[in-house]
Formats: sequence, structure tokens, C-alpha cells
Amino acid sequence: SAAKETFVAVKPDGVQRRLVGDIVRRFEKKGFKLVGMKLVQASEDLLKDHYRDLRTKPFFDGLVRYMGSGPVVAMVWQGLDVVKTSRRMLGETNPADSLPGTVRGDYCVEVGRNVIHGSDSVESAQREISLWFRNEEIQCWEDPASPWIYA
Ligand code: YYY
Ligand code: MG
Repeated sequence: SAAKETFVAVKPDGVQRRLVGDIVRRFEKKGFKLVGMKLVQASEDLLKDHYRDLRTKPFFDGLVRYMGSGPVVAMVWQGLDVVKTSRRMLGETNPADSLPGTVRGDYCVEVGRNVIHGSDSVESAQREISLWFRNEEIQCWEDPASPWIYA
């Protein structure tokens, strides 16, 4: 169902720093299922829409510039409680508050270069997935490991 999908993106710094493989691996090992993935040079319009709730913040322009500074890896992951659990796997917005073992806790130091995005609610996940992906870019596939991940 829709509530079982989230949008995750490796930000431009994560791509440049060769962190894509490790980040994908973390989600795979957890047991989540990859149903969409692409390398995208995001347009300014897309990024302003993506972060529209933050448009009045002082860091908004810098954020949009950073997110457009190189390609990002946009992904859709599926699984039980994937929205909430992904956020915990990412860590806190500020890497300094992020525990070791989280992506941000392990790989970055500053909020303005925090390596990864993850949807913060089921509603934003749905909005972000439809903003970044066309329907035919989302794959439905049978996961043979499913009985070993779900009782
Ligand atoms: O969802 P999350 O990415 O953890 O944080 P948001 O509050 O949605 O902010 C989005 C993005 O904005 C954050 O990942 C970094 C940037 N940002 C910033 O540069 N400076 C801040 N004080 C807060 C957020
Ligand atoms: Mg957010």
C-alpha cells in the first residue's frame, strides 16, 4: 500500500563522496525493497517544490543551490514502517545530533551537507514520490526473500 513506501535521495555531496553504494546497502540489508531508483540532475523548480514548506527559511536559497550542485540518486523504498524507520536510519537533520550507526552520524558533520534526504511522513512520502517519479518508473516485483523478512 501507499503507506509502505518512502522517498530517499542521496544528495549531491553523497554522490560526489561515493557514498551511494553504502547507503543503498544499508537499506537492502535492513530488508526494505527497492522499487525505484535514478540518477537525476534536479531542476531549480523541482527542488523549490520539493522543499516548498521551507521557502521562508533563511537557508532555503542555499539549500536549493546545494541540492542542484550535482546529480542526486532518487529512490523509492518499500517495506513495513519504511517511512519512520528510514528517518531513524538517516539520523537527525543536524549531523552533530546524529548517533553513530546512522547515515548522517557516520558520514557528515554539517547540516548544510548532510548527505541524504528521507520523507518525514507518509503524506510527504506520497507527495515526494509523485514529484520525483512517473508511475512507470516504479517497479513492482516479487521479493523471494519476503517470507524470511516478514512473518
Ligand atoms: O527532513 P530533514 O532533511 O532532516 O530536515 P528539514 O528540516 O526538512 O530540512 C531540509 C534540509 O534543509 C536539511 O536536510 C538540511 C537543510 N537545513 C539547513 O541547511 N539548515 C537548517 N538549519 C535546517 C535545515
Ligand atoms: Mg524534511
